[in-house]
Amino acid sequence: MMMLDAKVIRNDFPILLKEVHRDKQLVYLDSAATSQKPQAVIEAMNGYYRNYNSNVHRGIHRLSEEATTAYEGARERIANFINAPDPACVIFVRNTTEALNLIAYSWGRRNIGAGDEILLTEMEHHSNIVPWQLLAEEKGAVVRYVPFTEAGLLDLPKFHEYLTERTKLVSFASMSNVFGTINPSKEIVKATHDIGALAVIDGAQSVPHLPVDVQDFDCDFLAFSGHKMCGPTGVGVLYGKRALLEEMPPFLGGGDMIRRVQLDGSTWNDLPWKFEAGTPGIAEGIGLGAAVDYLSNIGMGAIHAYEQFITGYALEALSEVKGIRVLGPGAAQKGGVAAFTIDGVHPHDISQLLDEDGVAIRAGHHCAMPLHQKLSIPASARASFYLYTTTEDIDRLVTGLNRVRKVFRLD
Ligand code: C6P
Repeated sequence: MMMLDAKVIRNDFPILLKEVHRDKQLVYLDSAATSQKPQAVIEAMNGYYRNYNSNVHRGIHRLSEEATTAYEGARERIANFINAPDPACVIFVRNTTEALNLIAYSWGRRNIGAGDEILLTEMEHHSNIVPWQLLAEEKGAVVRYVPFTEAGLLDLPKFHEYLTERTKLVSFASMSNVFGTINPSKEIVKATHDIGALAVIDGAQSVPHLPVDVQDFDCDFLAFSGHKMCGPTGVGVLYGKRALLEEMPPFLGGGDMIRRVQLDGSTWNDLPWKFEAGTPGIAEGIGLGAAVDYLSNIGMGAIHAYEQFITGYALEALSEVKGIRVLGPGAAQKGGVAAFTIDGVHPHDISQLLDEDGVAIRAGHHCAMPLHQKLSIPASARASFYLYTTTEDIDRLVTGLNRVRKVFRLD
């Protein structure tokens, strides 16, 4: 496979040509927070507003038909992208957070009871912790956490040990947003099914970066966000197995999710619309369809291979910075994320000084406080990469970090 050329890809992203702080060429290393958007996505959304802006599923007029066709067409292409057996299993939501909350409310409130166990991991993002804590509190259930090892890998022997006949649901990120660890999704799902529990995958970081096939993983649910995969904010996806979705009660009530409403009760629309109350993000759904086309044309295999290269390059380059500690495993087990600390400098100061050089990274707990607590650090700095990240971007990061050391008189 020919390696993709990030320098050519960059031309598809207008914002990457931008200068910040007057004359500093932007180096965007915060794609795990949100990715940049290619021209094709911006145009697809503009095209909707300029040419056929209209509500979906409602009007019997030309524009509404065009909008409905584009919106439902996007759903079909997103279903293909994750190899869902049926577009009806692809539910548009706002983001990963909403998808996980939907499962906790709709499936969880019907199926979780006192003493049941929900198994998560210590490397989860808050949006894959808090909805389950709320559910457990309400139902008297117990949330347990699989620990991670010193290398930032999931402790798999412990995972198998924690699976018991009380476990009803396992929910885990297939890629960590801090360590970058790529977890063995297939093995986790299989072990979960072997004890009769359901498996939920938080794909917020994996779907944008790796080939994800829900039928191969055999997961019961998969949640992901459009904005981290070249698509717009405000749209994400919940994939679920059809039989489960059919059984689940609606999450939100309102227009579009009903078949018939009477004053003494209502009945529900078919999937996927049963879970899509109210006017959806139409431009956003169409934009996500364009993002999926864009990524598919390049190929998720090629994107993953390139990110392994650039992550390897980054880890090597960062190791030259004195006093740095990169969190998580080595490049072979990692997606395009390098979270780190530098002895004697707060991550916020690192981020601020890098920003003066035009280099955008994220600093803080990255919505993964338990992970940082376990490492006994309040925060970390994080550079994250995507298909448009070049070796020059990494070199600018390293130059910036060496300047940080000088400013703090660490040398
Ligand atoms: N992580 C980051 O900078 P939303 O905000 O709903 O689109 O995605 C939530 C989410 C869930 N799981 C994982 C593994 C994630 O990384 C995220 C989002 C961003 O790391 C923003 S906090």
